[in-house]
Amino acid sequence: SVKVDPNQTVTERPLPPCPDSPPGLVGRLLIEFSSPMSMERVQRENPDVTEGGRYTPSDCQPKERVAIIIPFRHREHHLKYWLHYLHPILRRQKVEYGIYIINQFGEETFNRAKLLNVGFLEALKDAEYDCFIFSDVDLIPMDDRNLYHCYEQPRHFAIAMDKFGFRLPYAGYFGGVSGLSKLQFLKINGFPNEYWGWGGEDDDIYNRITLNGMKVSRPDIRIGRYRMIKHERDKHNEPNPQRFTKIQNTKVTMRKDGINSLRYQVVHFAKYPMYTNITVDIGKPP
Ligand code: BGN
Repeated sequence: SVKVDPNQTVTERPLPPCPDSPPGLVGRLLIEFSSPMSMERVQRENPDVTEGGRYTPSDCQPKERVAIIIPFRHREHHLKYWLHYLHPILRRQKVEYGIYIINQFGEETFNRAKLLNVGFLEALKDAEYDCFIFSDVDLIPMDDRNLYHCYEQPRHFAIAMDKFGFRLPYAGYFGGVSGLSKLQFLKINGFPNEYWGWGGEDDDIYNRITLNGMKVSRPDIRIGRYRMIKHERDKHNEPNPQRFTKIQNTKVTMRKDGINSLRYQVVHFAKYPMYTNITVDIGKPP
């Protein structure tokens, strides 16, 4: 904030730290996907979001900078709803953030966890992030008290999804939306690059966390509620038959498979008004 002194010199007054419980939160939200959504509307309703989908609160100093990483392919329709709901929520939460869509190039088998690793590195090239929130594009929080920042322990946000009857499907579930600080992420060597197709990669990440002496933290079950946008099963993302054996071997594989072994090529990098879009060639299963 800028203050003009009586003697006409301009001094910068430091902003107060952002509060732990932001006063503008509203709690439970009505989330629906029936009315059509357009990117023009999202832009119009979020004028204070800057190029690349960046936002900084104007009235307080956030403790951390949060990169939100979304693995993506052919889900433009979902992305509009995600941006429509999330930008206002994150603003009320007084988060300093940037939105990174990591779009898998080509039509080879989808690899969610590898895209998330790419997102971690690419976001860090863009700005000095301390915290990384990894979110599927079809998951919308139903309560803005589910705060999108990092915690003492790796965080699992999407604990009560509508498709699982608003319950955690199993104790070690870590799918949907999760968050790790830069240090927590590096401690587990990032995420596995070798899970091609649907399933198991989130369980491998959970194993990495516990094998490295950390413990998953979660919000209250009444607050960690999510709506999933209904969709048909994606093409080129069939259930991975190797997932059952792979998750038995995390202890051995995590040292050599992760952020230290990540190889990819950026095909296209673009900053749009509401998000940063990075198309990457991550190769194909062996
Ligand atoms: C689990 C999947 C997760 C998925 C959840 C919820 C596996 C590994 C072999 C048991 N794990 O069963 O990846 O997020 O279901 O759908 O398939």
